[in-house]
Order: sequence, then structure tokens, then C-alpha cells
Amino acid sequence: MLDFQSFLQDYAQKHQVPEALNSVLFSLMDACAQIHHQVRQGALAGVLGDAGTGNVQGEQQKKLDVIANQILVDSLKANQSVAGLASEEEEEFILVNNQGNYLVLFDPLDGSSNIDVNISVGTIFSILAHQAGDNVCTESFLQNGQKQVASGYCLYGPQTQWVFTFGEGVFVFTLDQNTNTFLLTKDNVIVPTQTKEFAINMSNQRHWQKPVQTYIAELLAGEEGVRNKNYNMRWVASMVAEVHRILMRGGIFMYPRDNREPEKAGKLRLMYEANPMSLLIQAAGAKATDGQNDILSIKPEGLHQRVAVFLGSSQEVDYVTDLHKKS
Ligand code: AHM
Ligand code: MG
Repeated sequence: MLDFQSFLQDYAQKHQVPEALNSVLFSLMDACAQIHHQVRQGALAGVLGDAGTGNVQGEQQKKLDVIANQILVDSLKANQSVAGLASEEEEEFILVNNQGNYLVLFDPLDGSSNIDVNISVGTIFSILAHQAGDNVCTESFLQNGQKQVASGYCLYGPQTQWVFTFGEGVFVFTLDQNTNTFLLTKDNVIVPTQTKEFAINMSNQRHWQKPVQTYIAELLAGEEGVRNKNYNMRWVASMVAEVHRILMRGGIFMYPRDNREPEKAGKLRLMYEANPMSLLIQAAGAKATDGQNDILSIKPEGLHQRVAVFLGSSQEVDYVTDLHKKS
């Protein structure tokens, strides 16, 4: 099996990937390997529970949110190719070096409400280009998702897996804990266009807007309804685990905006969650919209902007997007 370094050497030669971009991916992978060790140790390392602090979104931080964030910041700051960082856990961006070529955005530990109950969590990352020499400012990060030069995640599940794309092709590496190296275990990831599996937090049903109400009612009606097939449901409450399942066997994942706070477009963040996952999903032949538009075409307005998310098997994403357009 190819290790990450050999894979990148090979890939970079064929596709002219800049050395600087490879080095950023190495820094990210190294950070994820460190986070993996902390996650695995759990209570043995005293890293579970609340940190007693809140983040910029007003959410309670877990100790591991803070630890994972620090590991990523330290690892990326040490890389001269990195110009700046933005993290879901930091209010402002972090300037690293105006001469760097890349901006890195990340959710250090997504799904962290699961951490204390030993359910899968993950790190999500997005990489954007930066013109070396330009001053890094918030605006530098506010690029459409289509402009991402690479994105991916590390899933800390039964296996630790590193999944990424340069925009074409999705590659899956599995951490060999005996050698501490990531080995290529799957490439050519293609999401089937049709599915019988959906993921949504059903407890919010009463707050959903009309198109989502209609869509889920149709899925629940099964063979007796207009969709003419029975659907299965999954909800891990870890987007990384959810997207991984969809990349491996298809499905649709939704986190819609709802009527509780209509001015807040859902729960998930465009820059740290929706954009990187949408690049992966699109590279695997699937789709991602906010109910109206392709997520990757949205012009970001703020680092911590929220967005509604419908992603996965293209037929289902088209169907629910059409319901929004008709309403
Ligand atoms: P987080 O970044 O604070 O962990 O929140 C994002 C997570 C996603 O991984 C997941 O899809 C969603 O929140 C679950 O939300 P809910 O608790 O409403 O089910
Ligand atoms: Mg998070």
C-alpha cells in the first residue's frame, strides 16, 4: 500500500501540484496524527469534558476542541508556506506569514458533542491560495468554495482515516498505528446517484420550513408514497462521520435553516464545514446545495457565516433543491 508521501510524490509529478501545497498537507496530516493520539487516549490523558470556555459562536468548548485547535495552529504556524489560518474556534484569523502561498481554514474537532461518549469525531480542513506578499486580511479568506485548492477531513472512528481532494478525485488513507503512517486504502471514490438513506436531525422537525417538511414526509411515506421506495435513516451528529458514510455508500445529509432563528442560515459553517465537504462531495460525483444554489458558488461574507446544507447522492439533492425552488 502506498504511503501518503509516496502517493503525493507520484501525484504531484503527474498533476503539477506545487511542493508548497504538499507541505501544507503534510503539516495538516501531522497535526491530525497528534489529535488522533489525544482522542484515542481519552480519559487516560484527562482530555475529556468541558474546557469551561465558550467559542466565538457562543458554544461550550470541550477540552479536546481547545487541544485540537492548538495542535493545528502550532503545526501550521511552523510551515513557511502558510500565510494565515482561520479556525471555527477562533474569532479572528491568525496571521502566519504574508509571504506564504496558502490560507488554511479548519474545524479542529467537528462533532465534539460526541467526544465524551466515544462516538466518531473529525477534523475538517479547507485550503485556499494566497498571493505571496499580499497582506493577509479577513477578505483574503472570503473566497468562493470553488476556489479551494484542496480540502478534506480526518475521521477519528473505529479507524482513523484521512480523506482529501485537490478538487478532482477523492483519496482515502488509513492510519497504520504500528508505523504511524497513513496508507492509501481507497481512491476513485464515487457516490451513487441514487440512494435510500437520509440523515437529518428529526428532533427539529416542527421548526423546519415547508420544502423540508414536504421532502421528509415523502421519504417517510416509503413505498406507499410518491417516492415509491422505503428509506432508511441515520444521524450520528458528527458531520465527518455522516459525509464519510455518504462517500462510501451514498445517501443524503441535511442541516436546513429553520424557523427558530430564520435569520441564521442553519447550524453549519460555510468556511469550515460546508465548503470543504462540498468540494469532496462534488469530486466524488455528488452534489451540495443550500436548497437554492451550489454551496461552492456562494460568495462568503464572513469567516463564521452559517449556511443550510443538503449534500450527497445527486438525484436526492436535485429533488430537495427543486422543492425549495418551487416553494
Ligand atoms: P460542531 O462543529 O460544534 O461540532 O457542530 C457541528 C456538528 C456537525 O458535525 C453535526 O452534523 C451537527 O453539529 C449535529 O448537530 P445536532 O446536535 O443539532 O444534531
Ligand atoms: Mg466543531
